[in-house]
Amino acid sequence: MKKEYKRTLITTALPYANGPVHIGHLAGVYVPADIYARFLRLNGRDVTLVGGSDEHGVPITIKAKAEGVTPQDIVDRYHTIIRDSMKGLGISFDVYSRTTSDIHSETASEFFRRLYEKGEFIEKTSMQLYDEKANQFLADRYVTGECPHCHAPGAYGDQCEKCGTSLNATDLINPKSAITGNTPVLRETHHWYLPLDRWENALREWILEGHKEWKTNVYGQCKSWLDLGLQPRAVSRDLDWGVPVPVEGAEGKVLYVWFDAPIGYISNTKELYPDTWETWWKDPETRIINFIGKDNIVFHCIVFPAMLMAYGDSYQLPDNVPANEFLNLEGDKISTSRNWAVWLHEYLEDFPGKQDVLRYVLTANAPETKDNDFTWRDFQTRNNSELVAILGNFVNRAVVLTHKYFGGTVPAPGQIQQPDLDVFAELDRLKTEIASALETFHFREALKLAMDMARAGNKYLQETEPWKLFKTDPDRTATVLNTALQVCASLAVAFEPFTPFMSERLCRMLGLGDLSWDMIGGRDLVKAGATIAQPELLFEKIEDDAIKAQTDRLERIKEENKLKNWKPAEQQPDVDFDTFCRSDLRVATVTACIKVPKADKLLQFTLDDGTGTPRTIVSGIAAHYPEPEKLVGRQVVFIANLPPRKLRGITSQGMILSAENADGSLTLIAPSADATPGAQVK
Ligand code: B3M
Ligand code: ZN
Repeated sequence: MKKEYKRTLITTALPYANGPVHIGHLAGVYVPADIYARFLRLNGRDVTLVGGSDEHGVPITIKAKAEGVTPQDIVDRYHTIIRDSMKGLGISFDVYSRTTSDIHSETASEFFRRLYEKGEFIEKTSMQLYDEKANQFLADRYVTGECPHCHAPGAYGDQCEKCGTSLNATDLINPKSAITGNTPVLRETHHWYLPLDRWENALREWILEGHKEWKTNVYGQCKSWLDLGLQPRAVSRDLDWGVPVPVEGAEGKVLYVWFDAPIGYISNTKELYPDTWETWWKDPETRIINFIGKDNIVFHCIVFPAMLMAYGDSYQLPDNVPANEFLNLEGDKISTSRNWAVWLHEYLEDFPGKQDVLRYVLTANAPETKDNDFTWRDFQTRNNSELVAILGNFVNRAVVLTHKYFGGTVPAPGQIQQPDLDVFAELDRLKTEIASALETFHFREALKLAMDMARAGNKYLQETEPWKLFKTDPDRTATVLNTALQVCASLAVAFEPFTPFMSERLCRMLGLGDLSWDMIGGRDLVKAGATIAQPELLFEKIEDDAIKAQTDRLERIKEENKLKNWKPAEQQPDVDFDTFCRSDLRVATVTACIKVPKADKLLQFTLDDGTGTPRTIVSGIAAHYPEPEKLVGRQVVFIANLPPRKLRGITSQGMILSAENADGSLTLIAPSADATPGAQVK
């Protein structure tokens, strides 16, 4: 940290209250923010961790419509789930509020009004698509149609997913409302815009000159936005859900969700500290850090700072915005709408008492510099071979041996020897390294180093072998176990930011009071003569069946999605009739069918095609027919006049036709009643 600030305000992106929180949110935002907050608190810093639900925006209104409930019902439901599950995971928010609170609409309105009165907005009239059936203007995302560039159907009003071009909804060919399916019409509307171009120089100076230390992904994104040149951005919408635009002539208009949401950080601080909130926002001695995901960078580094500069009144800009990349799940992008996620509230039910395991795995595998993948196998391995085998095992040995040889009383150390000095020196070294990793937002690295402390502890026990010593040298045993218990205490501190539940249990076991970062490496943290509690396992092995239940669930979801999203393949380009007629399709009866040895995918069919000479066809459909002999006697349709092909040394004379179903299974094409073998299909 460049200078010693008096206090740190840590904000976390406000999750949309249109679904629960999943591991992607956690790994990207909430776990790192919580680690950081806990670390600063251990260092005695004045810290506030702010969170809350983002309860406005079009998707919430659409979801409400689809379910036939009000938007308020939707946000009430998800706000509760999100708030409770974050608490369950130990995210130590000082405040977790919501953008439908009164204090928020007052704060956001006042913010808008001041900018309006200062002349910081421009007003513009434009033509926008309007759904006459739903009686509303359509957000770009809620219009689909043909892409004007690549002519793919189903492009969204803001972007064509086929060719990647970003679009305006009004450019779409044959646009349709995603809400009603109606063809929207153009209607005139007017909105307020924040002219970001006015702030371009100030932003350049502040970020590109002043914050070269930001993560390269964040700095790079800001630079490319700034290099493209900034444009005015609309800050209002035609919608009936949100904070009403607080000026005359704005009936039916609300603040754009991305205008009011970041102000939520301010309202939530106000709610927490009605009297002193201003020092957390306006005092240059406050350091503000925004934890967000990479898709929110522009709003936090460009738009919100421009809003704050426009407002003036000494609002402070963030000192850092350590945005993360994305976490994928088992190789696929996490998606709320496709239910492709591990939901926090479900995890907490499925793995009670294992909050730390998730926190640990998400940190060890955090998408800090690139997108990363969460897999249940990796989750199991990290639990079993790191948390259980390294950390849990070390603590358990130290505590069990203390009970075995000293009846649970912490033995007084005798003469200190080199291995004892070495292990303490290692703790001191790691303590500094972990701290500097955490201060620079390198959480994965910090966690790895913390685990190195436990590794050092195991190595120490391996070298000193207290279990062999006791008979011959009880004094030395006392020193070793005293040292090992001090290492345990250091672990309780070093791991508190990462795995606070474990740390709390360990503190109880060792009888430790309040923790502080300074304690790490201390030689007298656990007092000689004190009694320690009975050993309890800090982590337990996760068995295969628990993992299988999770991967099975994901498999089921994949199947469901396949069916839901299945569409007939796009039609092939025309072939002329004569060309088509040259394909010689015939019926045959299967007389034998076997797996081709050493070729997983291939079946060898022998067919009666009416010629009297058996015909051989090799087909790559073995996966669909685990018992190929059952196909004997069935009739199939095949193409007779394909040039023969050699597959695994077998000459294949044609191709058997099947239909590929939505779930990927195959149905063999056969005549609906017995046909003469060799009959031509016409
Ligand atoms: N709700 C977007 C998101 O969840 C938005 C963040 C607001 S932070 C002020 O990705
Ligand atoms: Zn396109």
